Amino acid sequence: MCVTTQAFSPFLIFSVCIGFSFGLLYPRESETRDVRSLDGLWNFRTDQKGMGILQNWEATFLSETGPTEIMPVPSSYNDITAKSSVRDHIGLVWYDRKFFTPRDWALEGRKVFIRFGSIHYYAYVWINGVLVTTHEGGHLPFEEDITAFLNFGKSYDHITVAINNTLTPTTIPQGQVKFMNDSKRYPKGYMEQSFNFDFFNYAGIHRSVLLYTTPPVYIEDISIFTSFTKERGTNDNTGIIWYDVSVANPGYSENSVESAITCRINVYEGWDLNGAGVNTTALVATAMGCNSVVEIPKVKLWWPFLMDSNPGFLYTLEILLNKDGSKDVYRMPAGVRTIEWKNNEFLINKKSFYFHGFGRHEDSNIIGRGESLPLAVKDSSLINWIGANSFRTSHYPYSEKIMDLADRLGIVVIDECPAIGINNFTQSVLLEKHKRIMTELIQRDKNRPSVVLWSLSNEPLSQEKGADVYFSTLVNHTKALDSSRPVTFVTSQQSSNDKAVQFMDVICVNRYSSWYSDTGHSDLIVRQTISEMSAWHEKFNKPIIMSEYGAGSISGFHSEPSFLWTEEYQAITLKKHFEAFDILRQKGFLIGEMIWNFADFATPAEYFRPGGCMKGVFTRERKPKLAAHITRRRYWSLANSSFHVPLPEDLLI
Ligand code: GCB
Repeated sequence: MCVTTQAFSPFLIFSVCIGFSFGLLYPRESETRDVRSLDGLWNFRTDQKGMGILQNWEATFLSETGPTEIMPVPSSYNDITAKSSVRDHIGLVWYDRKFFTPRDWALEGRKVFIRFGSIHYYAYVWINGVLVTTHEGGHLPFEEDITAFLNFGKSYDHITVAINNTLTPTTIPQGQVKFMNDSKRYPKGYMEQSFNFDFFNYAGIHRSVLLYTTPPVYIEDISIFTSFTKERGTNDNTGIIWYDVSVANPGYSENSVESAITCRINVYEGWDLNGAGVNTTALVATAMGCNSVVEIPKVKLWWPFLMDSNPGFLYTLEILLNKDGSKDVYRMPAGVRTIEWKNNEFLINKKSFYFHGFGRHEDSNIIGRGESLPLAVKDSSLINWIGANSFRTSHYPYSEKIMDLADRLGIVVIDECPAIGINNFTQSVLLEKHKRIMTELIQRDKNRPSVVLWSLSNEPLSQEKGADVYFSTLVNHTKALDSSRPVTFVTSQQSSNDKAVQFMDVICVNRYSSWYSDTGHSDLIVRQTISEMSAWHEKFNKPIIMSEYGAGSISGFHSEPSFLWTEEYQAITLKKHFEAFDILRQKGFLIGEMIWNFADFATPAEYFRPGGCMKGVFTRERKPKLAAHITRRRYWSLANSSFHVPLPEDLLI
């Protein structure tokens, strides 16, 4: 959808494009849709050398092909068992289970889809022995219409999923498998997987597996774009939502008489986190047409946490589709807000916004990268406690449940693609894949008010040949899909040699002063941070976010004077950076600071990492280190000085 907003409102003139021809709406129950979860205990086994494919394991129950384990879904499989052969497995693993499809799902021409929230990395899916879909790339959803393959109440159905976690130079992220041919040192066929990132390459069915139904003619996709304008003579604003509903199977007709498709849009105040129905007395606006605009008088804007006393306000957008006798109803959350960016400022709802938050990981004990509601809510609660207003989905898209919480709580998100540490930019296959993954990411998150910036990559080798063409192509691709949000990638290069930053709207820089360079010299942090960030701004005249900085600490390690790995050294590293940021803010181009990392996380076996990356201000179990208290003082003080938010009474430092 491209809209010139002047066409709908006399107060605004600019054009925005957002939209796609395919849909991946989150499955939600309604009067016309059913949703069933296939989460639970599945059967699981590892596969040596692709035997399962050769022997057609999908044709029978996995338990009949050899010994299986019990595997919870969703979860990474790596840390569930007590076997290193499962944790460190390279190659294919197999899952299967039975399920039951209700008889009435076969009625009225309904369609049944299967939707996976994320499988890492390559997935094959069979229903009753028939390959129904494959998907490449973790962290993003995919789905398939499986109506034709189900038994609908006659007997059970059987689903088999095979997953390959191998990363290669043309996967995103990239990796390499090395075969060790020295027979004096390695047994025959020994291989090792390496990659250009430090987090553990968790794999498995990471997010929920859902079955859902739609009517034969159904709402396939919705794109929205929001804005607001002052109501004449009052202090109120009118909210404006441009929307575009795409309809699947529009030619279908029960009685083969062509009839028109109609869409009605109702907007209600508030959003039920489960999307279950609306309070009809809260209706605030309504519109007709599948591609139009709806205006909300006296709109309640979506504000970031700490910028307003009612952050993350969401409306319910109810879409009612009617074609012939076939109706469809879909409800989704919508927040009304604007974003703008200049060479020295980022604005949300026309007010200056300063990012203070974290880079995070989806990572925890036992479940690895598996989706966990308790963990998502706990992390949101700690983000709230510490006074952060934002995070980056380093280094891949996070689960829709985490993103729903960000929308609801007003946490601002930099949404990152899984292209970490990529290189070799002359391969068109890599670029095409990267473009496809950006398309899938924008498709999933385009309507989220929390998402304000797309990140194409973390620390690519952007000083290398071809990085300029590669990244300018990606920026153009991203902007063609969504011109309403700025684009960035996160660099670890120098302003003097980076070839890709020139194409970005916002510069994100990772730097580990006194950790990876001048190790132990925290006295150099202020000088180095100021001179480096100033150099980026002088060269490119763009706003800058320091997207990573920090130091590792092992919870419980202390020393005075401070020393590497102690909680004191991590705390001093952060404090020195805060000092530099205050000076840079006076200079007027720093628009954000993000600590690496929110919590400690798992890495592969490495002699220089004591059981993981320990740069979290919380431990992996989410216990605060000294750094968490220092950060809490900093982040609430920032909110206090910008928006008069009172400091919490229980600040320890
Ligand atoms: C970085 C990476 C991040 C690492 C971090 C570190 O620059 O972006 O993924 O975890 O450094 O601790 O080494």
